[in-house]
Amino acid sequence: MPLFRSKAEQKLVERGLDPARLPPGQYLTEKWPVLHAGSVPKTDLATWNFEVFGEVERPLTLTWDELRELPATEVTVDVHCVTRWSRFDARFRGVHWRELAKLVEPKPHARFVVAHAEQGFTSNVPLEALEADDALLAYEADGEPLTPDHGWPLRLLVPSRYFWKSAKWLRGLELRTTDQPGFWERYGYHNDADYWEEERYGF
Ligand SMILES: Nc1nc2c(c(=O)[nH]1)N[C@H]1C(S)=C(S)[C@@H](COP(=O)(O)O)O[C@H]1N2
Ligand SMILES: [Mo]
Repeated sequence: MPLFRSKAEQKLVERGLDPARLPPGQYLTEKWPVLHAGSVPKTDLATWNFEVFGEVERPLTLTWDELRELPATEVTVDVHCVTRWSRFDARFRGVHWRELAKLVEPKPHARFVVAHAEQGFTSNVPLEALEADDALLAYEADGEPLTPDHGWPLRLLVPSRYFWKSAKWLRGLELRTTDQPGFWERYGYHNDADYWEEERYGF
């Protein structure tokens, strides 16, 4: 009789999935839960824009059409939420940071990023988390435009951290020399949010 560390692990093995993909304290869900503070913002693509500013040589403002003209990338990632659900093989399409970096040229001492979203929501990550191959400014999920609930028209995707770092309704990226805690981080969520280390709460 096989022994499993947990029900969650048993479920994975029964589906032929590698239980090592599931970080500690997480369970697998097939659904995609919706989670955020506040309400879903209304967006008009005709007036929407996206800004990259702070520690860059050439600050940039893009319209929706200009953003869509940048080369697109697709990634398939596992997503892990601090409320303990994990979603495997989520497919996203969008623009990688490297395309924006070519345009704005980060200054050498730029080391941190604050993502700015609608309604003043922010999240913070080290610049290297955005430089990772699987990070993205995403406008499609699983082959469809993002739904309003999930951040349409644009969201950040930083799959190396708990999902709260992945700001929905993204409107800009601020490059900084120093770190600055974002919305959930100021509420007591962990600054680094590494799910392998279960960095859920506290600094
Ligand atoms: N703008 C904004 N983005 C946000 C949040 C938020 O409150 N506002 N919450 C975060 C949290 S806590 C989670 S778990 C994920 C949830 O994304 P989903 O609703 O697409 O699953 O969005 C993140 N991005
Ligand atoms: Mo969350």
